[in-house]
Amino acid sequence: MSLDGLSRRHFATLAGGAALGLSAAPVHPADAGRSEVRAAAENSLAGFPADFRWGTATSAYQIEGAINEDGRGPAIWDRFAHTPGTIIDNSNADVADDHYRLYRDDVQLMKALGATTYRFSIAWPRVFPDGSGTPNPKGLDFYDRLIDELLANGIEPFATLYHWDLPQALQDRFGGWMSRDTAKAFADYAAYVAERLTDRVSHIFTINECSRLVHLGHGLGIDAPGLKLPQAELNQVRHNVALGHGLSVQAIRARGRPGTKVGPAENLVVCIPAIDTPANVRAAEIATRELNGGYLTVILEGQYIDGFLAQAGKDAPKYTAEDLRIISSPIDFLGLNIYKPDHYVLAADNERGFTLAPFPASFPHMDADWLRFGPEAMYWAPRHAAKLWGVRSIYITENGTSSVDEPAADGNVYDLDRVMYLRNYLQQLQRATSQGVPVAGYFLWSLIDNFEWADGYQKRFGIYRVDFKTQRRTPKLSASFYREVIKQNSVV
Ligand code: BGP
Repeated sequence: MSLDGLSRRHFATLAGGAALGLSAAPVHPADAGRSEVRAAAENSLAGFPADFRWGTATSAYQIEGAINEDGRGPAIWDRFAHTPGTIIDNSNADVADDHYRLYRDDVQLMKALGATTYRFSIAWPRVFPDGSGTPNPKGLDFYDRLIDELLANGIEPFATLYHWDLPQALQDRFGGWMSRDTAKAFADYAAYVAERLTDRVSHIFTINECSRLVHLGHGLGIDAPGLKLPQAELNQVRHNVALGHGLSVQAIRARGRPGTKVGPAENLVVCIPAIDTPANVRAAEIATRELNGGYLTVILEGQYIDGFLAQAGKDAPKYTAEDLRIISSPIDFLGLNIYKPDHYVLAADNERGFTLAPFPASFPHMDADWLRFGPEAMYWAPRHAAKLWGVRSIYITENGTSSVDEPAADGNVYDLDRVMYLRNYLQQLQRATSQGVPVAGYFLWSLIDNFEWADGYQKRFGIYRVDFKTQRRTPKLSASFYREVIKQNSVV
């Protein structure tokens, strides 16, 4: 199938692929003939669309604590974090940010930023302590309170159903995502949440970062449940997770209020033209489609493309045509977590049509080796999604960086590197929206420092610093920066 000819039927709200304002060359028509510098300056002045949504993001396990409160069952991350040798600083998230008790204060932090939305996740083991069966009567009470508090403060709640805290019971019963039964249990949980919360929550994300939960959790053993499966089993896990996404989309449609909007939040493999020529742009599009073959491409196209199947070979997953129909159930928006560039791409006269340039050792990165500094990722990722798959509504569901964040002598945290990172990434986002790429909102990761998975509390991603001994929250310089961006609806 040709790239341009890709079906757009996978978007529920799609109006026949109307003009996206995108052309093969990444230039706004109004900019034609002007210098790059001048065009960039004018785009900056244009700011973001008037109805652009600004928010922050968090996840349940990373901030809530209260793991034994109100009937919550154990999650795979509880078991994993309590296994010696898994978390770099031997910490766990038993208390984390104590957000379960301090959520009102945290809503005030959002309000102080002027944020209009908030992306949080719901802990499945609070709702179904045993993974499935009878829901815990108190399971959603906390989220009811949180949602009411957000709405009372003029902040729109966007909920994620799964941010990796699988009920341990499902892992014990049938190997968690190794079984299709987990995908079915996920749909039941999604249906229950949709029934209870969509009177006040109109946007739901299904699964956060399918690819990381599969590869770090089941391939590399770095995340819970800490498995190192062989390739064929890993591919089956991947397929089951994608199936869980599709089944939950259907469940939300069936049981949520009409008009509830639903989509995934995926950390796609970001492919950037190494040098911005039409041929390299095309090559980066081809690479995007192929290298996301196991996740976004199958969700948006309903097929495992040849490049993906060829690479999987004898380890390809087992699936039916019906599975593919479910996985590609129409979605209303695409959530993209964007932190870094994954590949710089050059056009090539080979079978794939592209080559991936190797990263030089000197390529700049933030306070983690994996966190490469490549702001243009924020431009190309949504642009490719809009161009390749006709996506009409995109949310940047996460973007941010860790920083060393030591308080200065005056007690303030001058996180200049985070401000620099955010400014540059947001400028690229503004470049995208100025050209008509349909990005509807941005969620900064993260509101507060939190439990950064296997990095424990060693990596701080918050724009508010948290003293984990006292639970005191202090705004960093980046909080002031973000407040200003929201106020101006622009970044210069
Ligand atoms: C989020 C996690 C964050 C952070 C981020 C990193 O979903 O909850 O804590 O780890 O992902 O992105 P990536 O998974 O692409 O490395």
